[in-house]
Amino acid sequence: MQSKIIENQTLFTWIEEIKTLCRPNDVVIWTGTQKQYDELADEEVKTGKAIRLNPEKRPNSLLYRSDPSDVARIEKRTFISTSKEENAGPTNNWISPKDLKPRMLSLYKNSMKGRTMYVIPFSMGLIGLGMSRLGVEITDSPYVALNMHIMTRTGDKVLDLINNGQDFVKCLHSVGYPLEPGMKDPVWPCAPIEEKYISHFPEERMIWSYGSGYGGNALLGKKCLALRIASSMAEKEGWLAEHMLILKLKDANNNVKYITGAFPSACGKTNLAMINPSLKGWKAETIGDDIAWMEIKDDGKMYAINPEAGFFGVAPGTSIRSNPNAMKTIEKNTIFTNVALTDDNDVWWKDLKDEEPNHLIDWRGNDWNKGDILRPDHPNARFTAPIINCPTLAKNYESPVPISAILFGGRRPSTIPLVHQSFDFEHGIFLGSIMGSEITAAVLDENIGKVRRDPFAMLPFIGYNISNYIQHWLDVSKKSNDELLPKIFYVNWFRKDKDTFLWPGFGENSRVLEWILQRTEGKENFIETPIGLVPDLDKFNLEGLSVSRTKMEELVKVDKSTWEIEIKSIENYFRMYKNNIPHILKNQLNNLKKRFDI
Ligand code: OXD
Ligand code: MN
Repeated sequence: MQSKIIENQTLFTWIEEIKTLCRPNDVVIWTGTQKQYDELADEEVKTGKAIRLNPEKRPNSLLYRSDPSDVARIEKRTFISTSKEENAGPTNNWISPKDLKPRMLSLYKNSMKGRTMYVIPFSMGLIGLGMSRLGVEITDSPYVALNMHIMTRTGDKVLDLINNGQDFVKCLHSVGYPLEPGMKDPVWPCAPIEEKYISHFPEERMIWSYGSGYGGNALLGKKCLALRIASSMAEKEGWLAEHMLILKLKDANNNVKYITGAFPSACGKTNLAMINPSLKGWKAETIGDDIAWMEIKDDGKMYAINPEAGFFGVAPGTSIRSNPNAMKTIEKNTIFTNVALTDDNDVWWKDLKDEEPNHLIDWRGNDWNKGDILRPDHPNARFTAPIINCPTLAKNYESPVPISAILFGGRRPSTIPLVHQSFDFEHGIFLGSIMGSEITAAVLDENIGKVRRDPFAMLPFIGYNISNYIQHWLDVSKKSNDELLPKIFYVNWFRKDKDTFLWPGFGENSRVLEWILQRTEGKENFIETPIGLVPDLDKFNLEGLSVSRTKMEELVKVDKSTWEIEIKSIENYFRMYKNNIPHILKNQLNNLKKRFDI
């Protein structure tokens, strides 16, 4: 299991420093081999940390149960630590590195006692690709090591690049539960909430995470590196790091186009990324479901890559009906967290199948019987699965692809039509900036269900000042022109009439995608409204659709009285920029009011 010698002085010195600080029992360098993964998985099962699922039903798959206090990203404990507060901006929790570092160093001191320290070199994006970036995560969590193995490209080839002098982001993680001799290790060790820190130091390109073992708090390649640190790197280097899926679409004439889509957490990104189009002759292929890194290349087009190598998807709600391709993706080699366990050692969650089993072991490890009030799975239960398991994976999923359309969206029961197109790219930036959605269980928050603004679906992920982020989108767009740039759309699958959704969603969303692709080719299939271009229903593919014309009219309606309320709410939201509101947003808001005659 011996890895390559670490020849890189920076890496070597850093590992030694962390060893001295955290005092682990031993150190393992992650080589990225299947053998190393399998051996660690076996050990986790042997020590009772993980449960091996039924190999006949779910080969090579594990179930973990987290501590009930450690079940989601914790935005209140997530920090952007820059020397000046204004560099973190109004949307981030800021602490000066001068205050934060000593506080965290005292927590890290001896924090890995009694544990193994894993050193995981990883690449976000194909190893060696120009758009990829490297990181090294040091962690005392075997769960993190196994998950990072799936979610990133790890191992010796990455070490080769680091040894050759390529930069890497230092990512330090500890569960914050040192083991003194004789102490029993809990199944899911973690620190109390007030000791949890998910800290980012963009000026040093460094991440320090302490006290949580769950998802984005601990798998540092994902939200911490690929969004927060990457967005700040991208600002300096002239590219974009975005919370977006990437989808390849082939229409009935075999024309291929690529789109990206930004949706807040748990709003159906994974479902859209694996869509089975209902339109005859159409084919969709998956490139990514959560993160897109994008840059304008010499031809003036915007290209995207998915920096991840796996899916960390929300399990509840995933079913043969909602996402058959995800169901195939998680048939094997998958880690499940906080789902329920069936009597035959397989997994269960809400809405998996119509018929509930009579008995389960719930996500806390207790018996659950049909009819019990408490649900057996956690609403933010997850699966971690290799991207190569995905039956709709595009062959070229590792290469940069040219983007024709960018979608923004969220859960909005009213006001926002099924789809509208921005008048131009700048107006599209405004649409991104006013995105809103009902809060979901992906984050610990008491306001689940209320609408919160989530600009570009990046509210918890912009690693610097949001005013500069908006300006950066504008600056990037100036490298090309509206002809070549992707067209921008705002979609809303979640519009309701009282309590029922007006739009069937899932495969039928391909009708909206068809309209969008037609728009990228300049087809006159729209009606102009004050908020943008909506479908002309006479030119929208309604054939075989089980939605009445009246409902369709409701779905694309732009109603002045609801928009008056929306505009007030946007104005209110924009107050958070104080004196630093980007000009483009002020101008766009004024133009919107003028178009409505407000
Ligand atoms: C995620 C999230 O896990 O956005 O992807 O919370
Ligand atoms: Mn996400």
